[in-house]
Amino acid sequence: MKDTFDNILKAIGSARRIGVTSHARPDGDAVGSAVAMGMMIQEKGKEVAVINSDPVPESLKFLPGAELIKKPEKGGEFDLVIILDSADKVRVGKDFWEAVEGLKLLINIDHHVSNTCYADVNYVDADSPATGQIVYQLAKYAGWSITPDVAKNLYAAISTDTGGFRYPSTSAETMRIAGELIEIGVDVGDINQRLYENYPRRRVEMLQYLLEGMEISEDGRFASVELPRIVSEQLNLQTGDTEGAIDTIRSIDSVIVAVLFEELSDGMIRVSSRSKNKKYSVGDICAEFGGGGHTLAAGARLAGPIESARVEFMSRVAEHMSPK
Ligand SMILES: [Mn+2]
Repeated sequence: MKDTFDNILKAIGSARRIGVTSHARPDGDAVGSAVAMGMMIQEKGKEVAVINSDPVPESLKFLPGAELIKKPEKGGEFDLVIILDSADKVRVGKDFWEAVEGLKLLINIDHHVSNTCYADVNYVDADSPATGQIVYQLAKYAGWSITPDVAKNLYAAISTDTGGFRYPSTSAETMRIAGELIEIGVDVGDINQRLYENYPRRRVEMLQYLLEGMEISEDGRFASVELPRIVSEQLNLQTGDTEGAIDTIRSIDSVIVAVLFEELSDGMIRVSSRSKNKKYSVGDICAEFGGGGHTLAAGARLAGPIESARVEFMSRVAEHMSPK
């Protein structure tokens, strides 16, 4: 479902107060695309509030304008709300929906295949590797000025969602856009160091814990790690610290399916799973547990305790991967 940029621009043009938001527990694409969009339409003389149900993770606070992102406040009245990088309404977080009452118009700009097209204007481009790339294309189309600060946010959005321009969704167009953002003023060495070599010590200690408890199948094709609540509390982990943690076991050469189990504060177990081979869909496995996602990346929530959730889920993984 792809509405036109013209319709998006028309809606922005006739709105006075605009809210910009993205999914809760925001990652680089969610923060970067929302801040970039917020800055550019503010430049156009709009009254803009950039909102997220959750705070910006510590690791992304260096982005210029990250401080613009505020918590949803009751009584926020907008003529228009632009939702970025969020496949459905739920992902935006209930704090957001409770705050925006009497909302007039909703725009949904996203790149998730699973997007439910929940807004009045929906621009969903599943071929795009990042919402930041769509925001860039919209800005170019509209003739908005992309300042160095906007460029840094868009670069961070695209870089983080493409795994540093490594995932197959990275196209020639993506590289051209990155080139242009560098010309505008992104310092590649600096931003990469801040994005990828800037972890707090507690995160590396978390990885140490995860790896000590890693379980890998005899044939080496699937592996799992678990993060109990007591450990996240001891290490004082913050939102965003577990982002990418699964990559440490996914990067093992023999591993096809990697799974991370994380015990949440409510006692539920969040399962994050990755597959390197389309033949083994983690989306299918997660769906059996009431979750969902994509073939190669999916999640689910299971009841605790964490040990039994792990055993139950991993035995389904083993069954999926055993020769039929
Ligand atoms: Mn994204």
